[in-house]
Amino acid sequence: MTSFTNKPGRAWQVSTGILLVVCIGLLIALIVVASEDKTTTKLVTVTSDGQEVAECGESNPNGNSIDLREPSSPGPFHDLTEEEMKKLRTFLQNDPRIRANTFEEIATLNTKSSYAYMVDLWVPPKSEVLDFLDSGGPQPARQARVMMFRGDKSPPVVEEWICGPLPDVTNCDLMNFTNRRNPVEFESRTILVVGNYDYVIDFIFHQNGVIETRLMSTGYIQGNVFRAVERQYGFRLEETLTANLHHHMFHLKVDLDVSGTSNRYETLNVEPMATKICWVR
Ligand SMILES: [Cu+2]
Repeated sequence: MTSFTNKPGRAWQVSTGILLVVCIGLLIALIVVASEDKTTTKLVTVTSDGQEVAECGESNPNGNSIDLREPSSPGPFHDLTEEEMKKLRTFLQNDPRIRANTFEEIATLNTKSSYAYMVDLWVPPKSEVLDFLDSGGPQPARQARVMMFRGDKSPPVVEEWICGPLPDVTNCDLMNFTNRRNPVEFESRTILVVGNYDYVIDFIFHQNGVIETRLMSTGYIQGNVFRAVERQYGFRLEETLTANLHHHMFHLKVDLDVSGTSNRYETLNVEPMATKICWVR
């Protein structure tokens, strides 16, 4: 009776022992694989002061790696390098015509700041690139386009500059466009999504002091399923689609304090008016 009850107990002990050995083996294998990955795929950049900095994306579970190191002499189409961006930023900060905010000032920026909104590569003329790539000509100078939000100017404007040569920038010029002015008025845009419409609202600050409000309704027309009775209330667009008549009315409140804070207001009442529209038959 005693030996009968002991047999299953021994079987469990043997099974547990085997499983334990397998688990330890898997753990050792995992440690070996993980340590091998780190040693074979690590990418490191040595900075100018001799420090080793690990590259972003230095390794992944496949053992592959993405080399994010930048060339010392980038080609005509290579994005701005870190060195180019840093030197350009220093130039923009020190140029008395631009006075861009410093990196340390970012936390305290406001609408009166000279803010570097965008910096990007300015691609050289195609003829110069072809001469360089196909005919052994000189490499075109690398230049950057800089868009500045000049809240420090009165009135505020947006300027576009072209700066070069990279990386050791010596000059920035206001870009010269044939089809529009530069600089242009500072414009503030917001987009409201209501139902199936996207309402684009622009507040444009003209250089003569005028504040213009512009509102555009974009997106898809508000439609519904066509039935004969809908003819009274809209227009049939497709076999099963009708667009019903409706209005888009916008109300903007401006509270300007000119010579004091007292207010006055005017109301407009909207009423329906019957009229004949020539293009409706
Ligand atoms: Cu509508």
